[in-house]
Amino acid sequence: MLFESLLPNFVGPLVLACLATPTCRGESLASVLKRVDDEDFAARVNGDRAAGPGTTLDIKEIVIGRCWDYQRVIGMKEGKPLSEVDCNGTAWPAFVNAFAYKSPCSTPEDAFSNFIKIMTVSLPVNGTLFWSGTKNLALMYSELSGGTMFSLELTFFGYTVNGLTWCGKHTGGIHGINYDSCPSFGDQSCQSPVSTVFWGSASMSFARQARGSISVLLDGSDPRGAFRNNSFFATMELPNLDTAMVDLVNIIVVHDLDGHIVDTCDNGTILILKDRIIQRGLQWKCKDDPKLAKLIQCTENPDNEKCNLTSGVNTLHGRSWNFIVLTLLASLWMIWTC
Ligand code: N1C
Repeated sequence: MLFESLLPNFVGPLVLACLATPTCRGESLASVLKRVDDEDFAARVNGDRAAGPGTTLDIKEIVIGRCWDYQRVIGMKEGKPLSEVDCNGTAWPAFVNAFAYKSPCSTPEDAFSNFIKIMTVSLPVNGTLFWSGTKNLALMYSELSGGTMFSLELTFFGYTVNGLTWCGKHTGGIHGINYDSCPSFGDQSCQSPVSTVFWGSASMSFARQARGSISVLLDGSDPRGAFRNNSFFATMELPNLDTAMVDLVNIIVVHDLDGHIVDTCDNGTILILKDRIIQRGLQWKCKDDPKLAKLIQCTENPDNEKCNLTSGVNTLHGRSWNFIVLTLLASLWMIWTC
């Protein structure tokens, strides 16, 4: 499972290319996915990835500060910790002991389980928001949803370490932490990178807590496919939903403003996702480009022509039909009264 999540993201296009070939359409879905995983692995072994940046400077202060911030200011009304967590004496040691003085590439699968357990909060029923390839959009989506949708980054452990980089060093480093370089995501020379282990465990724990209806925000313009077989969503979240507690998966497919369409609710890898959801005994709904997503995209790209506030209104030489009809009516009235 973890191994699968380390594979690079070539699976989407392979699945799409395969779905377009008649010979491949005869294959069962399971064997297609197995085959693309093998091809994916071969591609990965031949790949070459550089190490990424080192641990975020002042990480201790950031983690402890965010931990208090969550408990005192930011935390969701429903997401309060079951009991107060001592950020300095309990949370930070649980986090740093998972990786300090250790190799960043052979992280045990349960390295962060203590930290995640300490930081677990009770979450509201309905509204868990998963995402894949749409992190920034998903974060704004949950912030703008007025507390009705929340992503992992709004939970206690997600909020505390979101956006940070960290890894350890056997010898040297400062207090066993490597501030020079950490394995990049999908580093082929790294068996189980520390950040992958963390986000894998965090995603699994988050998914297990979901109740009622859940949503997933996917990138329908991603050339790798919106639903990738090797993503955290596919490997850690979907399989770990408690089907006795979750009933519906709302799929939200968003396309970029330039109109690149790879997958929609009715085609491509979304069909694979629907099939997986049904196999799990759950129901699905799917929507392409809901208004809230477009609004968020437009706040980031206000000059895009799709964000022209009058673009939704029929126009003639730049004038709205309302204006033209009113002018015509006024002229007719004047002719009639003269
Ligand atoms: O592999 P992904 O997407 O499907 O992972 C996203 C999925 C979300 O639903 C989250 O709940 O998994 C969870 N998650 C995070 O919250 C998260 N924050 C930061 C998974 N990965 C996360 N990251 C980093 O994003 C992670 O270290 C890796 O680099 C990416 C994976 O994102 P993706 O491929 O877009």
